[in-house]
Amino acid sequence: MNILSIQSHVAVGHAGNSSAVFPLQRLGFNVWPVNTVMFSNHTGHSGWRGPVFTPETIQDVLLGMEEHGAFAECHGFLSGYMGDPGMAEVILDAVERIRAVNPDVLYCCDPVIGDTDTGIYVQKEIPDFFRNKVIQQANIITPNHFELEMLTGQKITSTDQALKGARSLLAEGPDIVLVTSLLTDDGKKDHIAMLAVDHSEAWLITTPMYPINGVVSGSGDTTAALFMAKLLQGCELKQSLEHIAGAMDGLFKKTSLAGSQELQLIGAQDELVKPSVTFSATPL
Ligand code: PXL
Repeated sequence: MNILSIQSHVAVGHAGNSSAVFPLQRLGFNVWPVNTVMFSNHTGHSGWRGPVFTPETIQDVLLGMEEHGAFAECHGFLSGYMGDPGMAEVILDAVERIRAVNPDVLYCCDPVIGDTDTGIYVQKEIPDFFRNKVIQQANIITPNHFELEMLTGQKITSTDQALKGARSLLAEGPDIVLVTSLLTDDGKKDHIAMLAVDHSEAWLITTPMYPINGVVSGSGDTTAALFMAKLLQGCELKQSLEHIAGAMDGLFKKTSLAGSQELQLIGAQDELVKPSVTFSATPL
């Protein structure tokens, strides 16, 4: 199966496509990466350099793919960190054109806006694009806790509020909402949760938190990629959630042990495919 993944690229370390492509390949997918930026390293470090590609550049690459018949063979479409706000229009246009030749394509939108510890790390127009235009077109959206608050305009401090928030986004059009990095007042101490909701089910899963040295970026990008991959492989919602909980637990454990600000994707690659710890989701 082929997945078109439009996200940032970093040369050193992991974020965006540099967090998503290898896990998807390791799970057996052909990946077509289109990079929205080319930075030296992720923005959780004290500095970075490199270009943000213009929407026209990305549009041109996509046109070339379309002209070569790739869109008809695109089974999954994953979008993440956009860089330029005009990228949202290009992505929506691509979704429409892929759907025209392949109505079954699964569009997973990771609405990358920011995180609780860093605040917003994209340009200020981007949250409104996601809220008003993009999530309505997606089959799956994968906000983290902070992004769920930004998209719903609500502060979220309990599991019940997170569930209500996720359901309000479902009502906008997606089939599935995955909330990552959820920290609530009623949550288990020293644990972090994920919530997966579709139109008939809701599942919660918690995993331990590990000490991390500074800001590690890109874990949401890996999570979204793996979640989409499991769904494309035909796994149920619960099974897909349990897989990513185990995989990310293995990845965080290695990253914590390494004392690194970079996800240890290569060192933990077997965990991405066959997690060594199994976590069970509970129904809500
Ligand atoms: O994980 C989101 C992300 C994506 N791409 C780049 C980033 C970040 C977060 O810091 O810096 C380049």
